[in-house]
Amino acid sequence: ATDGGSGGGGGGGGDELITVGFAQTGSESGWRSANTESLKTALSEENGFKLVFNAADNKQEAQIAAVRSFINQGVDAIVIAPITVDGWDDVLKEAKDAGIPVILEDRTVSASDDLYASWVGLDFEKEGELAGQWAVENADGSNLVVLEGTTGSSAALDRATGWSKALEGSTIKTLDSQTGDFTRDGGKKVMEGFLQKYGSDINLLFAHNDDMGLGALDAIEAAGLVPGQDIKIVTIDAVHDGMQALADGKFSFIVECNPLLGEKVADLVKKVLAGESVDKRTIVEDQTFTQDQAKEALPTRPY
Ligand code: GZL
Repeated sequence: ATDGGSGGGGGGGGDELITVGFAQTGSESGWRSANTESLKTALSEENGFKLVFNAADNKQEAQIAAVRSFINQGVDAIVIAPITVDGWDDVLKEAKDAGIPVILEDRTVSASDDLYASWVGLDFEKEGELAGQWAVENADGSNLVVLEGTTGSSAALDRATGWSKALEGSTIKTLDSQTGDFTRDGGKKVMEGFLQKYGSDINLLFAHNDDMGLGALDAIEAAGLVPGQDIKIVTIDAVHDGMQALADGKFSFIVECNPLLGEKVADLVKKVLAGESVDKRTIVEDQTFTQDQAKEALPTRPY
């Protein structure tokens, strides 16, 4: 529902549905699927929403175009999972000028925080630090290769910051670090390159998400090496297939990144449209898993 006049920002009143445009990053990983599912469930008609959904195929220009189309449609509110931190100032100003509030979920942006109403997500730097602390405690002195997430994304930038902070003073030697764009295929291809270059010298892999680690498994096994033994693997997300690899002893440690942000996003949309004051930032808690904890948790994991 829109008030017609300013092209949006109305809705929320009475039994009218609140029209929300959701610009999702893409469908690059198991985490992304779980996050999309969580938001679609929360922003459903039975909860009072009409959802206009767009997945931008992991390309920022497509994601910005989706936001522009939501502005032109005069939606009541816009939700964005911004693929990279930079490049958002103009379109966020356009939404503000159109009187349409923006809620960021998952990753965040470098634009000034007066250009969006609120952000809800995870502490990526802490996730990287927890992964690094495990590596120092359990694999110090290793030769490390890193599969980085999408270049310029807050998830990749902050996980790298936390990881390197944890490794300060350790004897872990970084042989190489490249982006696999958070996808299985990207992780497999980059790991193949690492193995061609460094072979069995590699004994530790840090993948910024489970999916790149799962892709790397194929390359490691194709090279005749045993994941979890010849090469210890630490990842972030804790999606089902990652937790299965951990329980099977192929991964060594996973730091969870909780994708179930839908209810918090829906609550923020309703509060912002009702003119209530909301926190600018909401951090959702994560946890960590060893191989034994993964075996324990798997049967009841929601995603
Ligand atoms: C993290 C999210 C990342 C996941 C990846 O919140 O942005 O993007 O870690 C996903 O699996 O592709």
